[in-house]
Amino acid sequence: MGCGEPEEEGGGALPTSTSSQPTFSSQPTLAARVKAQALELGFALVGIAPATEADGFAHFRAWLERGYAGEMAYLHKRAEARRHPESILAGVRSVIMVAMEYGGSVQTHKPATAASGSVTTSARNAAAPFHARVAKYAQGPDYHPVMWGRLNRLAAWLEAEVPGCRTAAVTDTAPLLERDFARRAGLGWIGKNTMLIHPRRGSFFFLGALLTDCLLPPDEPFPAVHCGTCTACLKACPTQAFPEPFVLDATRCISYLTIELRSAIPPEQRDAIGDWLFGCDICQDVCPWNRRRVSRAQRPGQTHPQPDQHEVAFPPDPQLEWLDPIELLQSDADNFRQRFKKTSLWRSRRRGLLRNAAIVLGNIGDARALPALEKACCDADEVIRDAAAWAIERIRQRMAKGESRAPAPPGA
Ligand code: B12
Ligand code: SF4
Ligand code: SF4
Repeated sequence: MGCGEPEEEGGGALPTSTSSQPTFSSQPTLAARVKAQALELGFALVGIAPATEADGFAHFRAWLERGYAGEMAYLHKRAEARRHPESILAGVRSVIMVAMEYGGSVQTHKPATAASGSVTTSARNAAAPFHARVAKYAQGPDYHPVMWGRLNRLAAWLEAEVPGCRTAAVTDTAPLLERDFARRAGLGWIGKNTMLIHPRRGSFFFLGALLTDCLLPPDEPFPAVHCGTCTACLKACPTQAFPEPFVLDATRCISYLTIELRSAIPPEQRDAIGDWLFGCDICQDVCPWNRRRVSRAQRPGQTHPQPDQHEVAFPPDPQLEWLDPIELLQSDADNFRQRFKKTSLWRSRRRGLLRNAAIVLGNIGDARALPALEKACCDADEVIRDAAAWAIERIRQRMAKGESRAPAPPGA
């Protein structure tokens, strides 16, 4: 329970008592009104979890010990803080979990080759010869300020209702095991692909949390795991990043390799990245719970089904769905900043994105990319130079095998 529609449960709470025993106030509708307010602010789901130790903390520790966090040092550094939300807000008693949906088109996944190019989509720039793919969540403005803005409005509302209560709005960057608390708040189950999945909303949403010292009646944890015998995500992952169901080795995940990893991507992992420039959606696109979500929103006569834009509070920008890797390779620090500073793509910085663009071009394997790659071999950044040299080598190998076209004459 707890997600979608607010319910009129018997609880509702005020932090009127200082005793350690939870005492729920006589205001029966506070929790319901918090939820109604969250939905009003554009969140798709809302639920309340008790602020106790995270259920998955031992799992998280074991995951770190197995080396699955790779170079994400911040996860190690603030590991202990993830045990309890008290590390974020002293005296916290309730964690209001919300989900904010993002859009993006439904894609089929074929490997990018010189022969096939990549998948077709209406949003590709027809003038560009090559296309590099951006994960759906990054096809809009950076979601963090949007999420914080909405959570802060929810906080202001709560503080007006319950004078003196304290709050902290967090998403992604704070030491909170968000999926764990979302499951506890009834928002959905954690799937074999490790995503938090809701039976009607699928998994294409961001999570956020409003921590408060106001005691609100918690929702029931989501009661089941609806993956059954399905293994679609495990089979579809191009890098075999799941050592076992429900466990992701981030060091193999394209999302980690293209976004979080600052150094060179290990050569043996470059091939499987295909045409992914930033992030990856494959283990979500193949999930039947996301397909159901999309087909419900399909309009009669639509050839390319889209999630219902009326339901998506964070709509995608079609200009960011596919990017031209050649154009990217030509961007200097200033125009890179201008174009991406306010988007999620800024996270990988120019170094990461140009590195990824070179790798995508190497995977496409078309000789028309050679002039841009040769120029990138003179870039001041060693990581970009290394990726460009690798891509050139790949393309030449293809040419030697007769699999790639020679460069087009200038102006063609
Ligand atoms: C580090 C990180 C990554 C890493 C590692 C991902 C991973 N699976 O661990 C990388 C860079 C690979 C990544 C990728 C992506 N991420 Co990310 N990521 C995070 C971050 C910052 C921390 C996650 C973390 O702690 N991982 C460590 C593992 C061990 O934790 P966990 O996966 O959450 O697992 C918990 C539960 O599964 C549970 N659990 C699992 N098994 C069991 C078993 C038992 C017995 C129990 C009790 C519990 C339990 O316990 C674990 C610990 O709490 C969170 C934000 C946050 N603060 O939580 C976003 C977050 C998880 N990411 C998010 C997104 C959107 C993505 C991508 C889809 C982006 C993209 N398109 O490229 C991909 C998805 C890849 C995937 N299949 O997970 C969203 C997920 C929303 C959702 N619906 O689930 C989050 C919540 C960010 C946000 N605020 O919206 N991410
Ligand atoms: S995001 Fe892509 S690479 Fe990462 S686990 Fe999912 S399918 Fe595999
Ligand atoms: S694809 Fe299948 S196994 Fe994977 S998360 Fe979705 S339902 Fe679960």
